[in-house]
Amino acid sequence: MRNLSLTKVSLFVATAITASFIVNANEKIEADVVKAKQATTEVAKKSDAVAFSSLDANKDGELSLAEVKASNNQLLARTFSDIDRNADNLLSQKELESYVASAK
Ligand SMILES: [Ca+2]
Ligand SMILES: [Ca+2]
Repeated sequence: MRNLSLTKVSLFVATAITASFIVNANEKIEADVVKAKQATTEVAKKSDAVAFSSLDANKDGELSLAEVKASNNQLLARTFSDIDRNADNLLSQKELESYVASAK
């Protein structure tokens, strides 16, 4: 769970591949792709929550740069200031979610 975006991308790819098999089988293209996307979003949300709380060492609900660095998450450490929209040097789950959403 080191790289949130990569996790989402892999999940989406895996789900998209599954969806394309379903599509070939019954031709309900639109509906199945929508379903696959919804499923991916649900799983991604859950894995985000797990990843976030595992990084939040002091359990204050926000990630400090020290916590991010301690987690060895290079991507998060590099993009810390971009994600920290209100520049309080803490990443809230909301900031992280909106960053991941905008990075898609
Ligand atoms: Ca914290
Ligand atoms: Ca912040």
